[in-house]
Amino acid sequence: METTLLLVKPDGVQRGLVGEILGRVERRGLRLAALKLMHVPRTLAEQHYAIHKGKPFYNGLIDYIVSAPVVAMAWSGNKAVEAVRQVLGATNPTQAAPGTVRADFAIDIGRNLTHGSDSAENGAAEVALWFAKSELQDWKSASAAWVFE
Ligand code: IDP
Ligand code: MG
Repeated sequence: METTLLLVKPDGVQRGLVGEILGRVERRGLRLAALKLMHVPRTLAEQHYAIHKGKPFYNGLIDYIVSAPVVAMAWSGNKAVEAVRQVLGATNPTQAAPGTVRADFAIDIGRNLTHGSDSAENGAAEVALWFAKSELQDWKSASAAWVFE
């Protein structure tokens, strides 16, 4: 069982794509464990993207993430990390597979609408960074047995 962090970035919220993106993951069968709309403090953005510090796009990336509210979600289930990243598509929208969120709704890499954790280890760490324990709901989905074998 994995938990992964999914962010609808400021462009996704501004463009009214929260329901579209959330719905695609929800319909896949993963379990929603936490959800909030928030303005990202710069310190959190810097912690979240620490691995990219020093890269040419880093400052622009931080400015983008803190520029307007984001929707942060935690999703749980078998292969949650892989399943969410598959729904989102490749980082660069024009290289993402058709039918993915980034291919269907985005063009520029710096406005690619979403974030999804890239490993089970990072999923756990990012969910712990973005959510307090009290914000995570441990509930059993009635449909789980019809999604997971
Ligand atoms: P990911 O979001 O698919 O995991 P990463 O390589 O971890 O992709 O990059 C984090 C985020 O940084 C991307 O989602 C994108 O918003 C931004 N980013 C990555 N590379 C570039 C770039 O070359 N120009 C502008 N923004 C970039
Ligand atoms: Mg990444």
